[in-house]
Amino acid sequence: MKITDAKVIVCGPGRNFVTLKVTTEEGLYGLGDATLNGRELSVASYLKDHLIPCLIGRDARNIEDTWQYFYKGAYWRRGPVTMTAIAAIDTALWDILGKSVNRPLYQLLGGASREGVLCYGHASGETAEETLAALGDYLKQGYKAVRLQSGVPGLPKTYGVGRGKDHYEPAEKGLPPEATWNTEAYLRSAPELFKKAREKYGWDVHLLHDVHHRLTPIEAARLGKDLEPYRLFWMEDPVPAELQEGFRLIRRHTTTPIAVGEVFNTIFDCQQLIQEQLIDYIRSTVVHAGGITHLRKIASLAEMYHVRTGCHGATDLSPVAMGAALHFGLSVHNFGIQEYMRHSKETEKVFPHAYSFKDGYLHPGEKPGLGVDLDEALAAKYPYERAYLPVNRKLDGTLHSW
Ligand code: KDG
Ligand code: MG
Repeated sequence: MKITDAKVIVCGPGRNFVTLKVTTEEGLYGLGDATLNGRELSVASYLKDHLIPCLIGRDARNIEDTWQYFYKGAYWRRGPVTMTAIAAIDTALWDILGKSVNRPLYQLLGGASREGVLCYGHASGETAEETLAALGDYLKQGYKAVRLQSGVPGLPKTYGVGRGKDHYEPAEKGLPPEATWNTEAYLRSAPELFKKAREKYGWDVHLLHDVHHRLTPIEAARLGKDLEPYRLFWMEDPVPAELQEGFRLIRRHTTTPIAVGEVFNTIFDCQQLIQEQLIDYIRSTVVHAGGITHLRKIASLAEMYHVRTGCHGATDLSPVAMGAALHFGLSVHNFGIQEYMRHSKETEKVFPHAYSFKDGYLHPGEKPGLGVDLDEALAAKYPYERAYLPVNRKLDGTLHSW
C-alpha cells in the first residue's frame, strides 16, 4: 500500500484549519488534522517542505515505523510544530488503515469499551447569571457535563467567555488582541459561580472549570480548596505546567481533581505528573501530541497510575481531530471525558462527518476509518486569514499567561 501523494490543505471556514491528505496507489486516502492555533503555516511548511518528500513511497500500513522515522529520524525531537505535523501523518495513516479493511477506526484500536463518549459543553457569560442561563440551555440539550467560565468583575474581557451560544472562538483576525487579568478578583468570583450553579441546578450535572494556566501553585491550592464544596469534575490547567513538580504543592492542599495537558506534545511533558499521581486527567489530544500512536502510549502510562483521559476538543481542533479523538475515547479503557465545543456551520459543511451527539454522549459513527471527510472545493472558498490568540497582561501591564 504505497503512499503516492500527500498534500496540505489550508482553509478558513469560520477559523483557520490545516489538513493533511495522504493518498495510496490503490486510490485510498486518509486525513489528518495539522492545525496549531495561531501558528498554522509553520506546520503546513514543516509538512510540505520537510516531511512529505520522505513520506512518498513509504508503505501506509507501517504506522509505528513511520512515526519513529519522523520522530527519531529528524534528530530534532518534540515541540508543538514537529509533533502536530507527525500527528497529522499518523492520523491519516490510521484513517487509511480503517478504510483498507472497511472498519471504523475504533474497531482497530481494541473495539468499543463503552456505548458512547461522555462529553462536556461550554457555558459562559459576562456575569454569573448569564453563565447559569447558558448552563440551563446545555442541560436542556441533554449535556451531562458542562464547563463554566464567567467574566471576572472589573475586567473588560475574560478568557473562556464566548461570542455565541454554543460557540467559543478565542483567535481573532489581525494582530494579537490584549486582555487583562486580576488574580484576586478571579479567586473571589470563581467559587461564587459554582456555589450559585449548585444552588440553582443541584448535583446531577458534572461541572468543570478551566483556570487557563493563570495561577501560582499556592493560589491554585487555595482555589481548589474553595471549590471543594461544589464537587467539580475537574479544575483544569491551574498553573503553567513546565514545572511538573509544582503540582505537588497543589495536590497537598486540595481534593479537587486536576486536569492538565492540552498544550503537551509528548509523554515526557506529563511523565512526572502521571507517575507521582499529581493529576487526575490528562488532556493531551491526537493532533498536538503526536497522533493516535503516541496518545495511546500516554494513555497506557496514565492507566497504570489511575489517571484518566480528557482530550482537548476546542474549536481550533478540526472535525478530523474530533473524529480521531472519539474513536480513541470509545476504545481506550481509562477514558474520562471528551471536550466538545461545537464548530461553526461553515466548518461543519467543509468537514462532513459521521460522529454525532445524543443525550450528553458523542459517538464516532460506523463509517470506515475516521468517518470524517473534507470537501476540498468548498474549503477553497474560505481562504486562510492570519489570526492570533490574545495576549494577557496584569493590571500594571506585566505580561501574564493567556
Ligand atoms: O488554542 C487554544 C484553545 O484551544 C484553548 O484556549 C482552549 O483552553 C482551551 C480549552 O480548554 O478548550
Ligand atoms: Mg483549556
